[in-house]
Amino acid sequence: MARKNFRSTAVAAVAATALFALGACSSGSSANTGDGAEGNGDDLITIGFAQVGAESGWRTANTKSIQDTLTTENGFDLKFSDAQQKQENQIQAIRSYIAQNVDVIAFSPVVESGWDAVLQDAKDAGIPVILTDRAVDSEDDSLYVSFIGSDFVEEGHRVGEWVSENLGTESINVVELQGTTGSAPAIDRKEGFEDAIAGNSNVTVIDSQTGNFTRAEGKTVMEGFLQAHDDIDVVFAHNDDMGLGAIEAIEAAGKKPGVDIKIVTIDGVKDGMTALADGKFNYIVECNPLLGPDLAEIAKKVVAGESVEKRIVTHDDAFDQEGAKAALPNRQY
Ligand code: GYE
Repeated sequence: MARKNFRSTAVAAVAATALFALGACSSGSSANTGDGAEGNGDDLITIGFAQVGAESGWRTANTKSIQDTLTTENGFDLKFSDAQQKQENQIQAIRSYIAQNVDVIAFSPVVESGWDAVLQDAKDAGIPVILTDRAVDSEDDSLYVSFIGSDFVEEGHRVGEWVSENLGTESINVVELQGTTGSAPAIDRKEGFEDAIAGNSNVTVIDSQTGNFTRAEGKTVMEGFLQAHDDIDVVFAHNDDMGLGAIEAIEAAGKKPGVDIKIVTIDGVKDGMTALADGKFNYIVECNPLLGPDLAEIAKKVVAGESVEKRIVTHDDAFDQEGAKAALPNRQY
């Protein structure tokens, strides 16, 4: 698959194409009018950002980072839209940014497939596209100039390794709360986790369903798991919010989260780190949502016609219960 090959090339510096540079300069709100008038709006880079939604604490922190960074003081005129986790809404938002002839389009694709047509339209209009957070599975990687975000396979792998080494010393049953079906983080975190536990026959995934990255759906799916299985040892939730929903379901069933049923998750948002410090979660692999500064830098370079890195992988930490207690006071999100 193109995306996987592309990913294995890690950080490759490539030049932004002349086409994109040209498109940026000829667009409606030109980045540099040369009239020397600072701060009158003409100098601003107009950027359309099509966000996934507001499904999780991670997303809230990500949106805040983008809105706090792409400000007029920092040289941007940000047009922001929330797709409520629907691909058709995101496509509509991107089409409207193309019609407005913005300088740059950025978005976090809710699912991996189905973007080629709208990305081709943006390319034909000479508007560069920057992917943030999630990948697309397009074969043609000239449809976007850069992709900024975490390595989700690696995140799932790190969780699986921790489970295998710390809990898989005896026979354990795992249930999995998957993220949004068809999204890059759900596909990749599942793959990484499965790969990491593959060599340990003590670890068995007995059930796996989507909770769509939300607390409410995580809770509902966990209630179903608890009704269907009386031998669950570990919950692997693809994000903190679904893990937090699982806590509610486990407590309602009269069991102790973190003790009777262990919970491992990905994200590391404040509520997740608090649950970890309180002993209700057992391990979190962080996923850094603060993508605003990298996005601002790449957007400025692209508009200036400079070369940009095709793939920027953000750094993620990992925390056990003691680590969470130490890190919590200084957490930014
Ligand atoms: O882990 C989850 C959010 O795409 C990395 O989306 C993001 C994921 C994040 O809903 O909480």
